[in-house]
Amino acid sequence: MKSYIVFSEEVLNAKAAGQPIVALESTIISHGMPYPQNVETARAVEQIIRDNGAVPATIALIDGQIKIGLSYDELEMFGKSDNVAKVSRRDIGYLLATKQLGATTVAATMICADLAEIRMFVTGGIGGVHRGAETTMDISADLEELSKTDVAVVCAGAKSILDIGLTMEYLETKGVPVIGYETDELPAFYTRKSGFGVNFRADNPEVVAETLAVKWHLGLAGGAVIANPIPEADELDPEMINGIIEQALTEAKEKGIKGKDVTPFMLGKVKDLTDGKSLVANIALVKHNAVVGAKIAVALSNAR
Ligand code: PSU
Ligand code: MN
Repeated sequence: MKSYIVFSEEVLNAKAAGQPIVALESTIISHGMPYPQNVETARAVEQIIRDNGAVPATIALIDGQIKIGLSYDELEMFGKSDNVAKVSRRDIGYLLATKQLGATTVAATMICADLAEIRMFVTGGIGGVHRGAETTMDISADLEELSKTDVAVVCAGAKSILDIGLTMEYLETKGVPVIGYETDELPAFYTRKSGFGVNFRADNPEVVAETLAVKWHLGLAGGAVIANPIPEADELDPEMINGIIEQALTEAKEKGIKGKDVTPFMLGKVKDLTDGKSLVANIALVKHNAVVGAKIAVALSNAR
């Protein structure tokens, strides 16, 4: 198994020194943002993690290997490439066997982080139960992964392209704790509020770290969602963004967009319809998540 996994020098050194490490996904790079903002953001996020005392490990599938940490050139090549497959749990075997470029979603990044024994992961937003899932059955594999793989995910909540209420119900059924970071309410990605409460509130990294440490010491398998609201200054107007999401959803339906293409289609549409404002917000919230994620990773390495 080890031969499938390749660590960057930086991550390898961090492992040897027992430093805290934070995993980063690559679907946000290939399918979530356009070039060159995707690569610029990925590099900035990595640096924020270093500045806050942890070591970043961006994860992607390249040439039949799971890369844990990308080099400068690998990240550039990856961000520029237009033939990167979106990889969730089901896709990992095929993409490695055929040596194609693969961008890991939240689910796949959790799997790879777990194989690399990395417990903290920072991203923008997780997948969830889509609106209309009662007939389409479109429920992201991210949720199932959160129920069984021991990696905690810092995100800015769930977008209202999803059914946030059903997403919370699903996570409850699967026993996944949703922890609000300095908030009682689940954030909705572009906005600080969703109308849904979180399960627990944490006001410092230590509480989150202790919660995770206890959960895993007891053998309670699965991850956790750490929901960190977008900074106030970067928040989008809720009415504006929700109107645009409705418009994008209608278009997705008319065009018959299905399966794994739904989320990238919605992200692209929302970006166009907001004149790029959603991209600016997306970049700001990921950077903010990196600060919080690095601090929790540091606290986790000191937890009991
Ligand atoms: N939500 C975002 N940005 C993203 C994604 C979701 O705001 O980039 C990506 C993540 O990689 C997530 C995936 O794991 O989309 C979920 O896709 P699906 O709904 O097909 O499971
Ligand atoms: Mn889906």
